[in-house]
Amino acid sequence: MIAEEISAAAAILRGVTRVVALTGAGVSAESGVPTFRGAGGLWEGQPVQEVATPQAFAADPVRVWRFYEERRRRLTRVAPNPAHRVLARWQDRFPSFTLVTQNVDRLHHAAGSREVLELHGSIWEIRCSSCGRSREDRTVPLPALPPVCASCGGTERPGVVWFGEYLPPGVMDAATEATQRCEVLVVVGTSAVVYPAAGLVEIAASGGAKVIEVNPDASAKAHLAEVNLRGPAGELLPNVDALLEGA
Ligand code: BJW
Ligand code: ZN
Repeated sequence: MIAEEISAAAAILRGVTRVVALTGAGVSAESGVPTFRGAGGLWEGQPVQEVATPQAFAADPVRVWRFYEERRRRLTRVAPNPAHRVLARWQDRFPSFTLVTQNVDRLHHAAGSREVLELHGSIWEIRCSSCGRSREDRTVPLPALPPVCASCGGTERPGVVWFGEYLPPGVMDAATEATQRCEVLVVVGTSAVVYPAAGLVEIAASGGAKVIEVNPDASAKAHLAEVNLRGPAGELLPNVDALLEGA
């Protein structure tokens, strides 16, 4: 019975001091952003694993840029949903609250989250693959593909993390540290198959933190959760928040 799970989640969160939330593509699904591994997780018939790689970019930067250009275009038309908004409110509800996201869409920022640990970078950052210069650019469409670095003439790339690449320096360290110290980890809308992000769930559980999962389907780490809230985050997180509010 979902009402019991919602109460159980609220009971775990009530009165705790250190909370971490780990989010994935599912938190943005109700905003209309497609997830990676669900229906619509293919692009021109290709799994994302074949487009989101340095090898794919080296082979055909324009093709990979078209994939990101299309996603940037769609993102100009979407807005944060109630799940993003609850997580933004939680930064002021708990004495220590760390928001860790695998998403590159910046919808958490749009909802008012002030500090977001972006494990996989941002689709709104553009980085030179030669000199490393990075800039925020929300122009859609970009005037030319691929964009070219104004400093060195190198080919620019989306400021995201592809398979086989290291996460932005310091970001994973900060996420790991917060997760080691937290009392509760709330895992929202991720299949939890991509590392090192998925490893945060193991770190939390092995450190004695309670894990709450919010996902219509079981993730690869659902067995580590004390409470599994099976349903859409945009409906269930506001329900949990309402119980905390009434506490
Ligand atoms: C809802 C919902 C609703 C729907 N409400 N929920 C073993 C250990 C460690 C590493 C590895 C390992 N084996 C392999 C690796 C390497 C690799 C990896 O993990 N591969 C796995 C596939 C096995 N990892 C890496 O390469 C990482 N780097 C790294 O490890 O560096 C060290 C290294 C360096 C050099 C050599 C080797 C290692 C980098 C990973 C980068 C991932 N990049 C992407 C693309 C980002 C850019 C872009 O956006 O284009 O990140 S891939 C893609 O997957 C994206 C996502 O952030 C990431 C995770 O996906 P997510 O968010 O979980 O989405 P989905 O679609 O999978 O799931 C959505 C969920 O939502 C589902 O569960 C739905 O049910 C749910 N849902 N509606 C709530 N309304
Ligand atoms: Zn450059």
